[in-house]
Amino acid sequence: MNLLKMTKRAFGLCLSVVLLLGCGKEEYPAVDLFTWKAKVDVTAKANLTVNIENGAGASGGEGSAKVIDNDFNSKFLINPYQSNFYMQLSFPSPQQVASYTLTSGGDAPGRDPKDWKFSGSMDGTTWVDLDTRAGETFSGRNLTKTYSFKNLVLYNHYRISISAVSSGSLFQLSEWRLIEVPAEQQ
Ligand SMILES: [Ca+2]
Repeated sequence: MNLLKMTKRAFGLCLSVVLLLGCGKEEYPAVDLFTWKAKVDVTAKANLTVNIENGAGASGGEGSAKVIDNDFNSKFLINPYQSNFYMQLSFPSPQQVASYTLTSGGDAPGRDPKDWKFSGSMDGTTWVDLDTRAGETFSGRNLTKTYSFKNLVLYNHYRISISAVSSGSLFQLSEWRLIEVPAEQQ
């Protein structure tokens, strides 16, 4: 290999490095362009418990597992519904949540939740109310509604206590999902 070839090869290598690394020096913008953070669905990190289960069990065709399987076409149903009913999502480590969604079932609007309270807890015993709703309606089947509030506290447990359904004695819901919301978006 003669000197010319070696020089050409060295130059080619340098050019490649420059292209890859961007001229070999770092430049920073004068303003911070990257403060935006995303809302994140954190439901999959949590473990679900309920105080009234479907007759076929949590993993049955309409068991509680269906309310967090991220599939609008599957639903959790209880019969009979009772006004002390709640669903709880517990995280392995403290988790901030400032929004949740509810997706109505695929039929029978009377089974939709109407009145409820959404709470957070550090220990699963003492609860702090974060959001309360009354007289809610779902105008369509498999319809997702989002409920948001301000919360910067990281709780271990979140619970939705559903004190009334639209009508009748059954409850059903296709999805319940918890959303982490950056402070600047609350
Ligand atoms: Ca589902």
